[in-house]
Amino acid sequence: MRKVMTLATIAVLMSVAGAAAAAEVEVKMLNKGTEGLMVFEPALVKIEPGDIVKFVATDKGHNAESIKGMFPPDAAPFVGKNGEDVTVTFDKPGAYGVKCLPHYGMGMVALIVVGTPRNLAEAKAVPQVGKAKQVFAALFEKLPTQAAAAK
Ligand SMILES: [Cu+2]
Repeated sequence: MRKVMTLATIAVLMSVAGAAAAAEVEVKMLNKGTEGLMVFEPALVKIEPGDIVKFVATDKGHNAESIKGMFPPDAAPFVGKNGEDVTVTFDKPGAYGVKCLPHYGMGMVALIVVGTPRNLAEAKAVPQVGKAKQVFAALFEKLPTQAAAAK
């Protein structure tokens, strides 16, 4: 009996620890970063479902918002206010495209990959504006292919 109680207690403790382990990643919105002008840094974030990304308005004049068609169908879009931090919890696995509205055409975009992305093909197929096209191509290039990930 005592042993059963102990195991139950351990199970409870482990589930509490699991809930507290959600990671928070900071992505800075910058006028100038290591990758050039008007960037999210880092522009590629890999997290697990339930993790949080805080888009930080390090420099003003930027925002972070989801790109139409570049998030899984069961996830809600989000729009951050210009010049303000925005914190987003990513509950659903998938690939999420994020843009800064004023600098979208200058390639100020980010890719958030949550768990195993189911909507990668759909996200890649979304037409991009200006320099965002090559920035997203480079970001998708950095991901392992679905086939490799499944093995
Ligand atoms: Cu911007």
